[in-house]
Amino acid sequence: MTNTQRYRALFRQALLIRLVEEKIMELYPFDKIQSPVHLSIGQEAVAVGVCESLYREDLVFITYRGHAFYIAKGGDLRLMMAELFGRANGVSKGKAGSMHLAAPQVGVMGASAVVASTISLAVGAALANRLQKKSGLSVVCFGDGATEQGTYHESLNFAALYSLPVLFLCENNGLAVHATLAERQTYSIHKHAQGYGIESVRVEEGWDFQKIGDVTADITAAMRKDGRPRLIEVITCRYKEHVGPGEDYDAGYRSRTDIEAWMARDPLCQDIALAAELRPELDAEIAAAVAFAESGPLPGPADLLTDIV
Ligand SMILES: Cc1ncc(C[n+]2csc(CCOP(=O)(O)OP(=O)(O)O)c2C)c(N)n1
Ligand SMILES: [Mg+2]
Repeated sequence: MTNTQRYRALFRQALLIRLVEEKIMELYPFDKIQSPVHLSIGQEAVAVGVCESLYREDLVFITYRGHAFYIAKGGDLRLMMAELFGRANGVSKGKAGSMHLAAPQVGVMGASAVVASTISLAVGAALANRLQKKSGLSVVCFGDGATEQGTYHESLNFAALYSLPVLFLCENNGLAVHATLAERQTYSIHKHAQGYGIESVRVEEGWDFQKIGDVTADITAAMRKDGRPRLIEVITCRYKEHVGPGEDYDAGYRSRTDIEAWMARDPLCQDIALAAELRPELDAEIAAAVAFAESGPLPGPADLLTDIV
């Protein structure tokens, strides 16, 4: 694949994610979407860059802000949209919604609304893989806020101690709801991991899916050889409010100028010509997903107690 082909393929995927979430913003006021939505608009390049190096059998554990990873890892868009609509034809039969997306058939092992709770699951999955002599990486995506939870530290220590192939991926958007990093943390996330003996790297250019892809390619290749954990911290920017389809410039913790500076480097905002070229086919794909969701039945009372472990 040439550089241009690669750029187009990654751009296309990132644009698909953005347009899907813009469609969610458009639909949300009509109350068809049956769960809260945490949009990843502004952060798409992380999922797209990282998933470029992952195989289907690699396991990905995500968060409530998980639409981008679900799509980038190969999750079916129609099934995701139906899931958001709470329909029985959704990927989890309408019972999971946006915050608990899962598609184990493509290695999306699940999301959770409980901050940091999937980190230890990724470590456990890596241990299970090792005991069952299965190959493949365990990747866990989490926010900067999640690194303040005890389970994060236990998970890093355990993965390092048992030399497990877990890729810890921190999407550092500098915010936990409305609290900035400076108000919450004394440590540098990537340097702190080195204290556990975990090699780590920080990518400042969270808008650059190629750079994130290059870094992840090197790191995952090394992990597939030595089976050891690694951590990647990507500095990124959430454009929308913490939860919901709106903006939050009036909440007083950041300004429109901060976000505009990020947008000025974001290829999805800047490469208008490529976006215009790709948009018709992506819009058609999204419209088909919405139609699929709208055609699905709502689960009935008989479904209430099924699929419960
Ligand atoms: C254990 C737990 N504590 C608090 C919350 C409330 N909460 C939801 S999201 C969030 C912020 C998390 O920030 P971060 O991990 O940086 O992720 P981001 O939302 O920025 O993607 C908090 C505190 C929660 N859901 N779970
Ligand atoms: Mg955050």
